[in-house]
Amino acid sequence: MNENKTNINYFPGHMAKTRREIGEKLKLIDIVFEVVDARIPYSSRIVDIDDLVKDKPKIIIMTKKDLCDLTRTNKWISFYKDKGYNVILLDLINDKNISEIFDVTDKVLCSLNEKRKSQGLKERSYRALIMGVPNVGKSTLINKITKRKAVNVGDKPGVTKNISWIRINDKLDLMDTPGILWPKIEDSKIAYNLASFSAIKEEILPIDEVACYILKYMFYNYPKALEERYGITNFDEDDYTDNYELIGRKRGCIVRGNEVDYNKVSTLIVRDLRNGYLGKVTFDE
Ligand SMILES: Nc1nc2c(ncn2[C@@H]2O[C@H](COP(=O)(O)OP(=O)(O)OP(=O)(O)O)[C@@H](O)[C@H]2O)c(=O)[nH]1
Ligand SMILES: [Mg+2]
Repeated sequence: MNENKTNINYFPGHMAKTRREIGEKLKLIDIVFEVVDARIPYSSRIVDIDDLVKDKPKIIIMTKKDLCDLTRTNKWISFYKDKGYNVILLDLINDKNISEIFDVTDKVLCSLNEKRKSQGLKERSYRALIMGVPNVGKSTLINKITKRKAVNVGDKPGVTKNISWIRINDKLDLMDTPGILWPKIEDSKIAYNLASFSAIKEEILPIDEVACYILKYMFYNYPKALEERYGITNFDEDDYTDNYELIGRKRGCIVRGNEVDYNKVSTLIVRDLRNGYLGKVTFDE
């Protein structure tokens, strides 16, 4: 694996289409909710989001708070806030109260209706565009806000296929969009981080490569978690065999003849990470 550069040209037609459509819808939009995975608060930002949404006000909504390493993620939040961004960190599965979204939106957009009133116009609802890379929780956020299953969600990338408007109440309209990436992901760390947390399909980055990346990252950043779950205490960067054997035997990834099934081990590592069985982690530091 080349450490720094990749040449992943993963840009299916539907992502190009979504980008085009977002550009066309922009004039209808008051604010952008940029959804980011709190475990990769840097890698899961759309690299050219500012070109895409121009000067529209923006709130960064970090999801999956329950699965992230809060110490690291909070540093990212401070970093973004220092740059002037509005940032909200949420656990969309367990948080009871997500009113912060409405409060911050109100704060950012209050002049909109004041201006309308001064022009003799009626107040109108705010229109928010939800965007982000695949699988970060855009549709889950919408369902949370609407308090019903307004749109489909799923633990794989590419669940949302089309742009759609969802009316929340007389204060807010939301537009759900399919996850997008950019034409060429050059930074290999970003690519592997996205793949590790399911924003890039397995067809694009092979699961065994992603699993080895995860093992290595975990060993140097969260070694205790690897020891607890798999009994790993040593690491050979040039040969993953020993660790695959160890994990396979410990977690029962065995095929006939008492051999370890390496494919199963890879799948297990990736699944364990995504489900939080390797602890609360943040892969951007
Ligand atoms: N633990 C946890 N899981 C979450 C959270 N938010 C979303 N998820 C899960 O993440 C997965 C992806 O959620 P979606 O809402 O479908 O993601 P999306 O961004 O709409 O994905 P695409 O439409 O594929 O781009 C689902 O399995 C959700 O249950 C969260 O805060 N915590
Ligand atoms: Mg979706």
